[in-house]
This record gives sequence, C-alpha cells and structure tokens, in this order.
Amino acid sequence: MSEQIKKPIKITETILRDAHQSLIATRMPTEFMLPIVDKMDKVGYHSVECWGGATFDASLRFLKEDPWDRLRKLRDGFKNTKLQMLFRGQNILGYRPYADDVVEYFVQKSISNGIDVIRIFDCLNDLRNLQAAVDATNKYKVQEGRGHAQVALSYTLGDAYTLEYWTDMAKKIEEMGADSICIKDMAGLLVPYKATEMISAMKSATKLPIQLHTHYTSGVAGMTYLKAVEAGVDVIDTAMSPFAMGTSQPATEVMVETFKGTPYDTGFDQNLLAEIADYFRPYRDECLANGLLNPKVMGVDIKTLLYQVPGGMLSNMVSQLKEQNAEDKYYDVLKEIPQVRKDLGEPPLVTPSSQIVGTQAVFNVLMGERYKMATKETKAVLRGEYGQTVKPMSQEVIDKVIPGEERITCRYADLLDNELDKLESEMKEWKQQDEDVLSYALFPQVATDFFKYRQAQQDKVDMTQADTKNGAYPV
Ligand SMILES: [Mn+2]
Repeated sequence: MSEQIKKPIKITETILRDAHQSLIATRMPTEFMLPIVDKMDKVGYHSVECWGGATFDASLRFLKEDPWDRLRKLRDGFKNTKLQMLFRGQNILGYRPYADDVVEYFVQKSISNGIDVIRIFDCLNDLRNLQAAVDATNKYKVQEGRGHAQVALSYTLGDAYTLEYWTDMAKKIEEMGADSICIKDMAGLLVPYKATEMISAMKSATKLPIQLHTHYTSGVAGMTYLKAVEAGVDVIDTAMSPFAMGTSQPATEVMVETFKGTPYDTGFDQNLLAEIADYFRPYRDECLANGLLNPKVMGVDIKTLLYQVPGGMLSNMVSQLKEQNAEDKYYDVLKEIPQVRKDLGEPPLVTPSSQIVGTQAVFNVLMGERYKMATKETKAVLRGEYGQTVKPMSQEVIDKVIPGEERITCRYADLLDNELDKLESEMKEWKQQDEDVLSYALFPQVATDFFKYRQAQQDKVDMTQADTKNGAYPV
C-alpha cells in the first residue's frame, strides 16, 4: 500500500452553542459549562463554538446572565483553543438589519472579549450584507492580534441553487477578503454524494479552507461528513454525544473513531472525550426528565428533506404552537412553510429568514387565510430590506401585503444612519460596561429587563425574600 499524505480532519465542537440551541432551546447555563472547560481545552479542537444569536438572547432573557460575561469566562478557561461565534451579517445577533457602526462595534467587542473565529452568514446569502462584518473582522484582527473572518453560505435546495451558484459564491467570498468558507447546512439537507460534488467543486474554485456544518435531523449527516472529508473538506462541526444527533450535529466521538487510522485521523484521545461525555450525560438526563429535551427533536425526521426546516426553527415552532394551544397544527405548519418560502423568493431558512417564514406560516395556518395578517418582518422582506433573494418574490403576495409601497434594490444598510449614539442615549442610565449598549441594540426590551435585574441583584435585593405584593424589598 502506498503511503497516503496525512490530512487530519479538524473539528469544531458545538456543544456550547449549536448543540444545546438545537436540542434544549439554548438553555445551558455558564455555571454548568465552566467546570468542563479545562478538559475540553486539552482535546485539540480546531475551535469551540460557544456564542451566537440564540445563546446571547437566551442568556439575557431566560438565564439572567450577561452573555459578555460568559464569553470572558470561557476565554479565561480556554487557553489553547480558539473560540468561535456565529454572526448574522448585517443583522449581527439580532433580527433586523443594523447600521454599519453597530456592526463594526459588535465585531470589535466580540474579538476584544475573546472570540477568534467569526462565522458570518446572511439569511439570503446576499454577500453585500456580509462585507461590513468581514471588513471589521479584518480590521480588528490586525489591532487585537486575534480574529478570523469565516463567511458561511446558508445551504439550501431549489432550482436556483446549482453547483455553479455555489462555486461562483466561493470565488466572490475569496475576493471579499474572508479567511475561510463554511457551508452551513442548517437542516441537514446535504446528502452524502451531493457533498462529494459540492466539496470537490468548491475546492477547485477557491484556495480558502472549507468547513462543513450540518445537522443530524434527516439522518444522513455522519455519511455526509465522511464523503465531504474524502472530497477534501478541511473542518467539520460535531457535538459531544450526550447532545449530538437529532436536530444537533453528528457525535464528536463517532467522527473521531470513523477517521482513526486513516490519513484523516484527528489524533484525539477517546478516553478524554469519554470523560467529557460523562460530564454532560447527567445533564442530558435532567433535561429529558424536566421536558427541556423533547424526544420529538431527537430522532430522524425525514420530512425535513421535504420542508427544509432547521432544528432551531423546529423547536421554536413547537413552543409557538404550544403557547397557542395548537400543537395539533404542527404538520399543517410544516406543510405551509415551503409555500411561504416560495412566496418570499425561495431564501435559505436560517435565522432570521427561518423565523420570518416560520412565524408567517404559523399565522397563515392559524388565521385560516394566507397573509390575512403579515408580520412586520414579512413586510420588510417583501420591501427588500433584508436583501436580494435568488428568485423573485411573489407579485401577488407583494400586492396583498405591501400594496403600492416602494421596494429597494440597494444594500439596505446604505440607507441607515449611524445609530450607536442614539442607542447609547436611550440606555445610558443602565450602562455599566461598554458592551451593554450592544446588548441593548440587539434586544432592547430583554436587555433593559436584564439591566434592571442586574441592578436589583447589586442592590442586594433578595428576590426570593422580596414581598412583591407590598412592594417591600429586604436589602
Ligand atoms: Mn447549525
């Protein structure tokens, strides 16, 4: 046997971000993460993904934690491993397009607080929405000596999404000044032999390293990684087994074992991985027992190939329907999603387009009539504020939802005035650190509630002892 050239496959571990976002609505608290950081730091991961829109939102909203504080604590613990975040292009970590000054400031603060790799994507794959974040990353990379701009293409299916489309995008991303490319397959739509075609084509179109991110939802992800690695992909995203599979990623230990003894051998220590898994397993059991981990998202849902719904969106939809006592409409909404997607120009389904399409589909089903009610965000998409879609949007729906309104074709952020000063003045009474204005920018109400909570904690009000009925707070 001739000696093959070694090319160890690199691994990004997702258990601190996407895995718990996909399986338990992003509820893993910082205090639970910290005790295992030391061991995780010894594995040899290419990076650990630990931050993003949902982790930021859930920290403030549900866990009453400062997400910046989480980042600093993780940075403190991970001495040797790169930290990675997910960044929604011009939407930053939020749900609307922001002015460039906010985008740049957010990138600056993310890097200075500890992020190495910023994975930047746009929900419509409109590259104009990524340039400001890529430029900012490159700028602060020089200043801080840390930073890596990875542009992620949201993978989706449809007539417009040909191999030429993807390779053309890869070339454009290289021209933009990105450090690497990620194929971000939110719903597990990339099947194994398509991965061979796609990775081979992209590798010949660009010199940039290529990373593949997929989900186990449709059951093919492990095989897709195998074919992608054989075709030359550089990095894959996996999750430690207690929070792997289902709507999450393939298990880290399984992929490591798969490539053992081959030219792609990661060299990871399975005993160390087993110790890390032992730490997370009781928490998984706890989440199963308290209902946070719903068995519905754990199996293989082959319907995802039909509806193209990413994991995070599925768990959101389930809770939206639960709130409306309409859980029985689950499959009706799943069926409505492809129609809404088509009406809106067949965009990939990834935050925020996934939420916009998903929520509109819920409205259409619950109201019993399409677009009888349209959300603010649906209107903005139709106006062109989120960017350009690959396919044209439905004229009929445009006429029904935004009759007579002007639509835009330029990069939307070019129409926005800088907004940092205004945001700063709105929240200045709560400001305790520079980063607070960014938390406020993304989630004004949720952040304000958090600032109030934080203030009360600092004033030593014991909320459990507070006599809220009489407004008395023991200090
Ligand atoms: Mn994902």
